[in-house]
Amino acid sequence: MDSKISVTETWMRKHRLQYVGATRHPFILSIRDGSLDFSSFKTWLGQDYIFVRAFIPFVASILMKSWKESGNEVDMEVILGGVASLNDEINWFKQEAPKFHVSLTSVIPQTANLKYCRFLESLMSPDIAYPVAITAFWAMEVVYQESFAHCLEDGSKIPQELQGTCERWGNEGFGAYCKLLRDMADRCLQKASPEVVSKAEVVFLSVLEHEVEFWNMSVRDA
Ligand code: HMH
Repeated sequence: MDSKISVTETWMRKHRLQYVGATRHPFILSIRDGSLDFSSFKTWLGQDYIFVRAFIPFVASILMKSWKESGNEVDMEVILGGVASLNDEINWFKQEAPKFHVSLTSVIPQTANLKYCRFLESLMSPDIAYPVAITAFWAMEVVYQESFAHCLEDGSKIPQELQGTCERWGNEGFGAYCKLLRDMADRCLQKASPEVVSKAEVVFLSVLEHEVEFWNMSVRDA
C-alpha cells in the first residue's frame, strides 16, 4: 500500500458505506430538504444535550491523556480549545431549547443515548490508549461536522429555525478543528502498535454505529 495514505484515510475508504450511513442519515437529509418533522428535532435536541453532558468528561479524559501520552504539546492545546467550546455548546442548548419548548431538565435519556454514553464512559478508562481515544473523539466530531455541513451546501432548503444548529457544527472553523483532530489521530496511529491501531479501528466503527442509532432514535421516538 502507498505509504502516503494515512491510517484514517485507509479506514475512510474501507468503511465508506458505514461513514456515509452516519453522515447522510435520513434525519440529516430531511433537515436539508426541509421535510423534517419538528418533533424529531425536539427529541434530538433534548437527547443531544444529555449526550454532550457525558461528552465533556470524555474530552477531559483525553485532555489528561494528551498531557502524558501524545508526545506533541500542541495536542493538549487543541483539546483544551475543544473543552472551551463545549462550554459554549452547553449554553447554546440552554438558549435553544426554550425556542422549541423543550425542557432540558425533564429529558429522559433514551436507550440509544444511554448506550452511547456508556460507550463514552468505557473510553474514559486509563486503560484506553491515547491513539484509541483521540480516534473516537475525531470520529464523533467529524460525523456532526460532515452531517450539518451537508445541510448548508447549495440547494438545501433548511427551515430558518434550524439554520443556527446547522451552522453550529457545519461551519468552516469547526471543519478546520476536525481536520486538526484527524491529523493528531493519524500522527499517533502511525507510531502505534498494530494492536492499538486495530483497537482504534474497531472504536471508529463503533462510533459510526452509535451515531446511526442516535439519529434513528431521534426519528423513531419523536
Ligand atoms: C450524538 N455525537 C452526538 N452528539 C454530539 N454533540 C456530537 C457527536 C459532537 O460532535
